[in-house]
Amino acid sequence: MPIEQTDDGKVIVSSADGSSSVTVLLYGATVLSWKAQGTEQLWLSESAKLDSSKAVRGGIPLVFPLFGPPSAELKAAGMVQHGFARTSTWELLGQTKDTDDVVEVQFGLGPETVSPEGQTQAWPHDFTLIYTIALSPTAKSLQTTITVENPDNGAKSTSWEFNWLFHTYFRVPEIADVAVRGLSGVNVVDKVSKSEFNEASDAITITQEVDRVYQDVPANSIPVQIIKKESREPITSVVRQNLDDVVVWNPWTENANALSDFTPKTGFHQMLCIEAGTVSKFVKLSPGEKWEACQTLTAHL
Ligand code: TA6
Repeated sequence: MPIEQTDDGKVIVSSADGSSSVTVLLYGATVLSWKAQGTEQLWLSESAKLDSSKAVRGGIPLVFPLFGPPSAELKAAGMVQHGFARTSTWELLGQTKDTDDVVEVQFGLGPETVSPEGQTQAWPHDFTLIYTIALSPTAKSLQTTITVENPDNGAKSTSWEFNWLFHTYFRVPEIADVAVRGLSGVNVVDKVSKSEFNEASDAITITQEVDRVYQDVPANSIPVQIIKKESREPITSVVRQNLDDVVVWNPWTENANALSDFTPKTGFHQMLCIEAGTVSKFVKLSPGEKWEACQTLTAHL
């Protein structure tokens, strides 16, 4: 499958038969579109900024080295919410696999390419991120894998800690007609109700703003899925490797209205964020150590 680079900083990978494709904006290495059998699987705001002026509203923004709002100290040093990975221009490293069943492309980011410069003051560490995106038309899947490395540069090197999260915006036909399964029995930090509880439901419906961190979700046989509420048929599955937490977010009316780059304002009816990450705790890397994590998204068409 050929890959195409466009003048406006996109990398497009298409299957030979044109049934599947993935479009990646070099800014933030943000997946903007993933089509399986010609059907778009992700939600992208109609007013998402694609000009490197701000993080993309939709697709799969990448959260590193920090999930959520920075502390006052880090903010003063230039750190932004969800970190600098999604607001830096990544480098296309190349195509690493190309068969009838899968095509893989890789992107890289290091301190020398982080932007804006202020971030390096807020997080003054040497690091290497290698982001691998594998599109599989036959499996109707998209796999995103991140490798985080703390290079060993001798005495200059120090240990550091980070969060990682794939901030995936899934497209759904109508939020009222779907549910989320695979999270029952999991401890939840609910940012809306400002409470913690244990999830009792295995068919979580979304009828208002939801902003929850499901912690230490067991990677068991049942993947986290967006399902049709009535029939419980799966729409999309998220299988995680080394990503212990799952964030579920829908902004609902008030936040959708408040977000300038969230359009249409009724778009929250057609989107649901199921975000695989390691955000409840920090991962610590000593010099010379690497950390790898992966999510496999499957469309049940
Ligand atoms: O992942 C959920 C969340 O942390 C929400 O709290 C909300 O802030 C959302 O991310 C969007 O954040 P953003 O910085 O992209 O507007």
